[in-house]
Amino acid sequence: AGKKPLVVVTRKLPEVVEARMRELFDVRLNSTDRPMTQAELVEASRVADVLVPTVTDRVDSGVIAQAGAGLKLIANFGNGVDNIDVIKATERGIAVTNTPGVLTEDTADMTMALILAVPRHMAGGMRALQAGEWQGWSPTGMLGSRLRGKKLGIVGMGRIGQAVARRAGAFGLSVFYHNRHRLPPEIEDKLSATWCESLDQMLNRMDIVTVHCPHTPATYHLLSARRLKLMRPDAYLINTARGEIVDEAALTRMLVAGELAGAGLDVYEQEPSINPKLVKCGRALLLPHMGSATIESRIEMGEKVIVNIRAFMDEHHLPDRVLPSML
Ligand code: 8YV
Repeated sequence: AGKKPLVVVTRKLPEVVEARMRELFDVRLNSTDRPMTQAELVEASRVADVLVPTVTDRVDSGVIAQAGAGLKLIANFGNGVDNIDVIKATERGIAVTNTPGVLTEDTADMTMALILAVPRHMAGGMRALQAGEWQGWSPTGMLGSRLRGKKLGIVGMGRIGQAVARRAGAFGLSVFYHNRHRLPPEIEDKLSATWCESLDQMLNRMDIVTVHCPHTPATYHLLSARRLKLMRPDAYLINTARGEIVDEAALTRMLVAGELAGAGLDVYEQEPSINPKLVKCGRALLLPHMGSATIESRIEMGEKVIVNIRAFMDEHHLPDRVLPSML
């Protein structure tokens, strides 16, 4: 066996994951849990054989251009790879892997929690209570709208979108979806999901729209100001995917103006900063990017990263390789 690769991890990971990495690799961990600066990231990619970044690291063309000759694998701790310039990395012979599958159910649960919470004003109810404004029960107080019988439109029907569809059926929602490719009929049948070739037409008809596509150049502001305006004023928007897919400024304007009934968001265009008007808007239920934040999912993400690094060490096929053609 050759020398162990130097694995540089940019953020603090769960203890068990770090312990396993110490056993297996020559590893440089980051105990501070503060995101690396761009300069620190460049330095890390100069010395690393394997870089393990997260969503908070921008492994862009500049970082990749300055990477050391030893860097051969970027094993992302995360599913979305929009933080990495996969094209540039691949051109330089650096493989990229991600952690699909292990966070699907937890993210779908969080999405369902928002779908349940937003039309029933759960956040507003708690805010009123905390502010000491609750005067007691009233027949017309805090009225939301019923889920059962409503139409849910899923934008992006990959693993997470399909997991949301399965849950939605149990709550009596009719499921519609828009995706680059239509699903095979047996999967559509199983999910009772109806394909909408036109995103515009789907947006126009839905009571709730939930976003589950990756962020790529093709999906940046997919929900543009124009498209958001196609939504009905009594509709809700849910986003647990990536902030960049939705025009956040346009969404904020519409929520403040009451042109959209509400939004449940877990992701933002410029994390961790959020438009203050959005933060203050009573129609929005906002979470700090915690869709996959369960201890189980974080440990399994770490295990996936390790499996990919070991495959790389053994010169085996990388189980979760991301290629530019897949974006
Ligand atoms: C992670 C996510 O928290 O995997 C993703 O794409 O957005 C989250 O599950 C984050 O990416 C960790 O890097």
